[in-house]
Parts: sequence; C-alpha cells; structure tokens
Amino acid sequence: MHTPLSAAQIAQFHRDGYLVFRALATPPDCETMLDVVRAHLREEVGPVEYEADLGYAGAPPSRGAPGGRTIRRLRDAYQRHACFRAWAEDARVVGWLQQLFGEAVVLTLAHHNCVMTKHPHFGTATGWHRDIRYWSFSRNDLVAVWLALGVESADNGALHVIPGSHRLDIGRDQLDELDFLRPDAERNQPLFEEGRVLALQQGDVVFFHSGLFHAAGRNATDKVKHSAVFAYRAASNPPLPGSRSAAAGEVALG
Ligand SMILES: O=C(O)CCC(=O)C(=O)O
Repeated sequence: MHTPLSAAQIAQFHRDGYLVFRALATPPDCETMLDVVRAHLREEVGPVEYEADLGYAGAPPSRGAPGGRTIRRLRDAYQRHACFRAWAEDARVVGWLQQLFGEAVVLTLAHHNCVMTKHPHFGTATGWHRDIRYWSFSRNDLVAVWLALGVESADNGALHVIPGSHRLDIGRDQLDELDFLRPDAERNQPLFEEGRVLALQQGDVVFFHSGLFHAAGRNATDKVKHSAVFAYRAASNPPLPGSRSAAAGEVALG
C-alpha cells in the first residue's frame, strides 16, 4: 500500500500547479525503459516525431538535412512496450492522481503518451506554453506525469515551470500565434522572472497541471536526455466529441 498524498501536498499542487516526487521509479525500472528507448531510437521504431517535422527554432529544415532524422518523441509509449504500460498504471501514480482529482482517473492516449528525447546539437528548445492549448476537454484540468529516465538539469534541457501559472488569466496579446508566451511582451517579463528549473535525477517524477506554463532548453551536453510522459484526466472530464483528444483511445484506471 502506498503512502497517500498529505493535505499539504495536495494544497501545494493546487497552489503551484506541480509536485515533484523523488526516486519514485527504481533504477532497474528506468534502465529497462532506457534499453527499449535506445533500441527504438536506433531503429526508428514508429510512430515517432522528428525535430524536423516540428520545426522549432534551430531544428533541421527537413528530414533529409543534416540531423534531419533526430527524433524528438517516441509516440504511443503505452502501446509500444509493457514496461511503459506498467509505469503508466503504477499504483502510486494512479492513487495520487485520484486524490488530486477527487475521483476516478483515466489515462488519455491522445496526448503525451510518449518518450520525449532531447538530443545534443539538433534537439530544440521549447518555449513557455500550457499543454492544454491544443487539447480539447470539458475542463482545463488534466495532469501530466513526467518521469526522468536520467539526470535532467539546466545543461541538458530540463523542464522549467512558472509556479502558480495554471491559475493565471493570460491575455491574447501575451501569446504568439502558436500560443507560446511572447518573449518580447512586457507583461510576460515578470512571469519569466518567476520561472524555475526542475533539476531531476533518474527516477524522479513531476506531476503538473495542464494549465501550468512550462518550457525547456536545449541540450548542451553530449548525452541524449529521455523522459517518459503520460497525461491523465478525471473521469468526469471527457474529451470533446469529434476532437483529436477523443480520437486515440483511453484507459480507465479506477
Ligand atoms: O522537452 C521539452 O522540450 C519540453 C516538451 C514539452 O513541454 C511538451 O512537449 O509539452
């Protein structure tokens, strides 16, 4: 039986929009996942997303260009291998999400459900954004669960978060056309000053709200960074019919 979240942890999540759990996944479990990840990256086992497809600043201009086959995400992690299914259904993760939602939990296969990689050289930075921007649910109230499979630091492109930003009303003028916080907007400068890096060790886990602004840098080291990421919703918060969020299936976790 796992230890439930304390009232203080629940209050912290609602206030800050995220919680960090240290050493939740064991080194052997992380290494098993890493073995699968490295083999699938090497063999380009699909479905994958290439940096070139996403086209963020600094990405290779096409799949044929130098670095053009740099993979950003191994998609469909849940369907990819039993080790990811076991992690996504981990009893502690599900139990704590039940506490945060106050009800039953459903894993969405449409969003995240991937291993994010950050490669040296061709891996790109991600601007400040809310995950909910392209998701369609009744409420903006999902939780992403980010597992560091190795060290994550400012040097290799760790997550940055703006604590409490899931509770902010953001004006259209603060966002660019892709709904990233505009780096040049005056009203965003105090937000950027609040940003902090989440330094993680192998096995550490971040739960974060789908409205939390987060970002990540480039990888200035010589080793690839890998993180397994899944997204969960409350049972009472279904995807909107006909949307992409409703198109990829779900797993009811109780
Ligand atoms: O590792 C990164 O660049 C951040 C990825 C991210 O935040 C996202 O895909 O939502």
